[in-house]
Amino acid sequence: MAMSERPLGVLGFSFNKGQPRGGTEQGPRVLRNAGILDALERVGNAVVDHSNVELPNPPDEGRDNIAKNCRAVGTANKKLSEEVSRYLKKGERLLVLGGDHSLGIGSIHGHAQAQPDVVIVWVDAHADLNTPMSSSSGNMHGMPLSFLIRELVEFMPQTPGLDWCKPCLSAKDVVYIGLRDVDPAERLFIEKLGITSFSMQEVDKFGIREVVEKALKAVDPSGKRPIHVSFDVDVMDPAHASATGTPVPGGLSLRESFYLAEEIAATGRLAVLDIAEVNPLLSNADGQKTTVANAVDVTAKFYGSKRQGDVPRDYVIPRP
Ligand code: Z70
Ligand code: MN
Ligand code: MN
Repeated sequence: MAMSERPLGVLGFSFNKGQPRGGTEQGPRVLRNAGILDALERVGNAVVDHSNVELPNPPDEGRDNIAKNCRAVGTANKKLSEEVSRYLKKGERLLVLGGDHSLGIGSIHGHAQAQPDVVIVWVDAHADLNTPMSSSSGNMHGMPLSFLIRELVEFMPQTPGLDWCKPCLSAKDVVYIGLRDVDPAERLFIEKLGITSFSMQEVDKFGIREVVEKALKAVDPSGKRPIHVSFDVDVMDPAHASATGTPVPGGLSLRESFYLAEEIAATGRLAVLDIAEVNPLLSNADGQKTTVANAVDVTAKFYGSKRQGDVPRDYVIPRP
């Protein structure tokens, strides 16, 4: 079955322990309330809302951890991985509504169990590639890719709660778009491992059109592999997404974000999309509203809504 004809499962991941600010756990609720399911159905997707992933009670955290809340992050993501893998194996596509970006661990791990040839498009101001040892914050939303990339095992400590997570990606299966706040170890890993990366400098140099084309070519020249997009709303300029934990100036415009999403949709190979780091408790009322509305609009573009206009399947022109 063509990817776009598969049912589109929606999974909420109401979680905030990958970073220090309360509020990301409300992402799934505010995105649903803003009409994200309707927007997806309107453009022809068979949407199935699987509600939020039921998270286990947070286990006691030891004092030993260089990765903050690693037991909670680990157990929640194990559950997410199992659900993502299960629904994909049933033949669905999936939209994962976060939640902080530590959700990349479970979402991508689960995806790789079901579709081992997956490629990752990480769309973010940040590289989220710190190891527990290289991180200066200890926040696990800055680390998800380090738990997933095989070439990094030699740098990874045993992390309580994450023993189940075996790395399932090669560095060459990952491409970045939108980076502009990258830590020293992350930059070195990108260089040493040869991870393809299009920072905002490349977006400025080539334009979003060439960046998306180059990114998809680099990560999958065959153009046949399933795509996982992990979209951190902080990739967008703070003018468009201020209700997020770490807004970084100089980000993607709304138009660049739309274009990226439209081009991914046009591949017909989007299997999983994560929308991470919406935090409706930050910014002001206006910023909260625009952040959520823009997140919904960009998501709809990933699933076939077009700026040229959409005609719902059952639309009939009114007659006198
Ligand atoms: C930094 C760290 C990060 C999001 C901040 C920041 C990571 N590299 N990710 N905000 N979404 O703490 O590791
Ligand atoms: Mn980020
Ligand atoms: Mn992120």
